[in-house]
Amino acid sequence: MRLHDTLTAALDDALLRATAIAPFAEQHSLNVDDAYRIQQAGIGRRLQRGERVTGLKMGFTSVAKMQQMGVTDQICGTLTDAMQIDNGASLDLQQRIHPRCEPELAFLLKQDVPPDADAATAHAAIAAVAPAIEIIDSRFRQFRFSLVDVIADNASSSAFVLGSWHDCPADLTHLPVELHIDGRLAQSGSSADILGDPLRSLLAAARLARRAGIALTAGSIVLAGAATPAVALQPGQHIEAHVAGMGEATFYVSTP
Ligand code: OOG
Ligand code: MG
Repeated sequence: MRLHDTLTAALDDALLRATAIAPFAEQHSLNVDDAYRIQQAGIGRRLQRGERVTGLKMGFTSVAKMQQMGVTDQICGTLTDAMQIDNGASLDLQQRIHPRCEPELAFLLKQDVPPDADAATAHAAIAAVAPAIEIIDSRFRQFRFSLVDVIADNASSSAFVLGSWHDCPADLTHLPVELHIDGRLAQSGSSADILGDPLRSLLAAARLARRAGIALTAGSIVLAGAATPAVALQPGQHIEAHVAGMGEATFYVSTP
């Protein structure tokens, strides 16, 4: 228990000071359940600082991300209200270590999604879907970590931006997704790159949520995972993620 507290504190410190630390899972032979306990203890600290849980994010739901980071299992992290940036607003670089952005799809739930939900139940629970950008910022040096490290680090969560909400189409599988940086195409993919169908990511989220000790309740936001590799942010950039038929999520990166 002591060890979990020490590691939770080290990660929280790295977050607050925007200073990277060395990965620790291997030295301490931690397993996935230990990692989710550390993640939730870190979230507990954020709640004590006045933040509120607003949803969940999925990680490694695309081959592009698995290859980029060398991790092949899906993971989840917890979203809080403090992580959300208004669409079109600016991201403060001072509070980050080495942030990257990635284009995603977000779900808003109108019903709880139980861990054993089938596709029809999960689809019926979706109130709306939106284009999204996730800003990830590993607390580990050089963005290098094992599966267990990244779970403990709340799946590298740092911030996210949502575009406008749309009714969920019956079929979510073939929506082109693009990331534009300063008006130029930087990455392109498809909603099908997210586990073949982003709805599968929601089903996986429901299962993982139980393991993580989070409930996927009505009102929650779920980030389905990146459709493309993540791209490192530079001061002053203007970032846009387009999802066909749904418009875009955008933000500016602050200048020092
Ligand atoms: C972990 C987070 C992965 C995604 O969308 O696949 C993720 C990382 O890449 O550092 O958010
Ligand atoms: Mg992501």
